[in-house]
Amino acid sequence: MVVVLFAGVKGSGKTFILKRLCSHQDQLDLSQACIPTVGVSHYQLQLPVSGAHKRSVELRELGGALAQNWTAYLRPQDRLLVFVVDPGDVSVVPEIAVHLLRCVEALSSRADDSNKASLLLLYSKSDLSEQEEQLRLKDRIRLLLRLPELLEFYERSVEFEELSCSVWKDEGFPAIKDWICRKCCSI
Ligand SMILES: Nc1nc2c(ncn2[C@@H]2O[C@H](COP(=O)(O)OP(=O)(O)O)[C@@H](O)[C@H]2O)c(=O)[nH]1
Ligand SMILES: [Mg+2]
Repeated sequence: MVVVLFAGVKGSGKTFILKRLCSHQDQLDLSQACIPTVGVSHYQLQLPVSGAHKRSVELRELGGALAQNWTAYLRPQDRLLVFVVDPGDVSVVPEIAVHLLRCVEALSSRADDSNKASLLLLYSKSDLSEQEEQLRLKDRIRLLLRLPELLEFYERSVEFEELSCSVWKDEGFPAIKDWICRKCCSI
């Protein structure tokens, strides 16, 4: 079974994103506070393949408390990772930088000449600021994480994309599903 791993520091929004991806918006209780994920949580996403056929993909949340050991949860065959970042929370940038680098290095080591690994940097909580401010926050994160240099270093083994979403406003989810679909169907 194809597994897509979701990592990101505690409070970045992983659990809400996964619940939204795997259920309908009207089934989500947004008033319910999320208990911080302990360990690893498993979700199933049904992807349309052709006609009425569906393909099941497992989405696996790596809890923020496990951050020191996230890479130990990547199996040798895992090449798909979504790294969730709340762009408004600059206080955790040093933490993100360390863990992102570890994750990219682990992904890269699983790639080979014919199979690159894929990283989706997913900016959460886009409802918290206006569009212009969102762009500024993302630019700040890219700069603080030295993202261009990091990506250039790993460009031969890791394909990189960025997306934004808001569970509150129900925005960005078709594009995330499309990324998962494209990546899983090419495996
Ligand atoms: N404004 C806003 N807040 C969100 C959104 N998604 C999650 N949150 C908040 O972020 C907190 C942490 O979310 P959670 O999914 O538990 O983060 P995790 O620790 O990465 O799994 C939640 O308690 C929510 O209050 C969103 O789309 N918009
Ligand atoms: Mg969680």
